[in-house]
Amino acid sequence: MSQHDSIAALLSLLHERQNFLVTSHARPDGDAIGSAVGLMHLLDAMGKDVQVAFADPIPLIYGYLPGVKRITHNLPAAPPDATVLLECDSIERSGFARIDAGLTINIDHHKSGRRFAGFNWIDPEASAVGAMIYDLAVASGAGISAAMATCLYTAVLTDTGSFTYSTTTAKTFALAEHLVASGASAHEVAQAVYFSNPPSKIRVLGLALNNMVLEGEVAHAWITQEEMVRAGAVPEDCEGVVNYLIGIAGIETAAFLRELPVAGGELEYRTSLRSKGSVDVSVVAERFGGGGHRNASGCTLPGPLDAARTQVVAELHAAGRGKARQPV
Ligand SMILES: [Mn+2]
Repeated sequence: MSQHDSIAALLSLLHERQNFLVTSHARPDGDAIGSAVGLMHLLDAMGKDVQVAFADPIPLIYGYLPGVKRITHNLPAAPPDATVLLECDSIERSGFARIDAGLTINIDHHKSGRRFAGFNWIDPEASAVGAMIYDLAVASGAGISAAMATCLYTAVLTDTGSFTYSTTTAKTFALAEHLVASGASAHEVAQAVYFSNPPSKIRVLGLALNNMVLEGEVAHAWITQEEMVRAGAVPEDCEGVVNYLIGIAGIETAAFLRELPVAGGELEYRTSLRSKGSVDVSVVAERFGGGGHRNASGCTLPGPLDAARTQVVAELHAAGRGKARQPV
């Protein structure tokens, strides 16, 4: 089905139903939250009843998004007519073990996306799911409200690494232009997302970068639980540390490992991967049971720390050796 046909089919599914649940993945990021709340505004405008539910807390930096306070952390009492899952490859990815979902609608832009739902719209070319919701909103004829524009702009800004990933095209800037013209403030969104960090986040950054190792074209760093406690940090404070590693000249891929406990006193390492683009790190993430995009992916490795570091660095080197030569 072409993208155009997918949008038309999805719009008729939406028109035929009244009650919607919208959710996205656990540990939500800017695209998960911006696209979910953006879709909520669209469904509102279409005269639908909509509840947005996330299993995990919403990071404080997204507290400014119009309508974000309507997000609940529990599921509706009665099953909806349809449940929209944004960038999930299964219902479990939402962090809710089971959803009394009605029709399931899967909207995703991950290359590793799976067609698990009753209706699936997967566009690996899309810069963000927020960009897909934008296309849906335009096609619906409902128009782009300022609230919707702010949500979708946040989704696209964060999921393109501030318009720097290879998914950033002329189309991305055209939609950004339309969103700003529709009332999104690029300045206010940037203030909230990039200039409102708690001090603990900057302390974590210092401790993590102190653990940095550079080896050929691969950079990696980690943070232990003990260091997290010392920084007074919460897990969301680790967002973005990996971007400093990939920012180093001559580095093509980077990994950041965050230690966390699992049952039985074992440790595991939640790992963020980044690439400048010549290497596809989603392949490395998939090897360890994770997934994502060419430039940004994630996975979880078992401990101990040295084993996790060795494995992920070796896979990044291997992926780098296999990379397609880019024309100079
Ligand atoms: Mn995304």
